[in-house]
Amino acid sequence: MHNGTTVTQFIIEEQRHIKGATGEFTALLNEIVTACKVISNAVNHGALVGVLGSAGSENVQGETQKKLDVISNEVFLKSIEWTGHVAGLASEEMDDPYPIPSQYPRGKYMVVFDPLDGSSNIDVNISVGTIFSILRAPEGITDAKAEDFLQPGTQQVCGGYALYGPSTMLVLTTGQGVNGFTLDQNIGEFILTHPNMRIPEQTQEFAINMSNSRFWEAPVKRYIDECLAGKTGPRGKDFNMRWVASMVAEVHRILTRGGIFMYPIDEKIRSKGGKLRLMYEANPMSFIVEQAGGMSTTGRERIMEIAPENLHQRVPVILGSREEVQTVIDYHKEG
Ligand code: AHM
Ligand code: MG
Repeated sequence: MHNGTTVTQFIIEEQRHIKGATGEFTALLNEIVTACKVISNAVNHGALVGVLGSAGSENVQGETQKKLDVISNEVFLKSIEWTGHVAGLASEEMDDPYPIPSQYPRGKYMVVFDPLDGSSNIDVNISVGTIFSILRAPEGITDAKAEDFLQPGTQQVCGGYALYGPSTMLVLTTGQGVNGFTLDQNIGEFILTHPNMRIPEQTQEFAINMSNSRFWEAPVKRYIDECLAGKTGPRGKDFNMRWVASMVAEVHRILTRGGIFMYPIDEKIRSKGGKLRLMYEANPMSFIVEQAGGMSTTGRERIMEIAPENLHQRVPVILGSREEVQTVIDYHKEG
């Protein structure tokens, strides 16, 4: 016996309030939850089961894949492909959408995901995570091509992440607030531990990779300089700083105690459009952050309103507590 609401119970009860819900979404989410448990298990066992280190291959972004990137991607695909609830699956680790084997029925959803985000942290035993976004397949589509995924973040049915940290957590939104669940390893269930997560509006903690500072644009440089100036500077308060280099851990910290996370455009990455990927990193995280009362922007536009041009598109990301994000937006307007 356990005391508490499992993620499955929570989703079923939430879907009961939605007119016309068929149970398909709940069933799909259940398989995503299973995939996250399997990945969590592999991450936890690490070197014991030989999953650390490089896979000796590169992904579509030209980044070296870690063994756990490849394993997590396989786990996600295999957990979902058979369900009959999807018409498309796409991932950071694959150039093109995954061809769902013909023997399986198709469904009305599409899932786009980063199976293991922050993978530079795997070998050094620091938190990593999985990020996913669920979209509706366009009418009549049974084998989604890249262009079928190109919907703005405002169309997402669900955004979520699993954080493989000191405890494994799953954080989800379906557009009715944000809820967090902790994996009880003894019974293998995610239990609701963080209902209705809200980001504090005012905070004093920023997260940015300071080693890129010489490449930043003026508005970002100004914002960070003012944070660093502390109590006697224009902001009139001291700021703290964190940089985990794991977006999932960073967003989770912000959901818990507030702050701002920035991976802005800079001169070094300008030709790529940014560092983080729109479809499977920025959009689901923006959905969660907005649903928790925060804001998410490129500095110039709301991330969730960007019309995507390709599956692996990158964007600048600035998200977190309302007041801080608004300050950065204002600085961009001022030039
Ligand atoms: P990945 O998808 O290749 O793991 O890269 C995304 C990660 C984010 O989690 C994190 O915010 C960022 O890359 C860290 O980048 P950097 O190493 O430049 O600080
Ligand atoms: Mg990633």
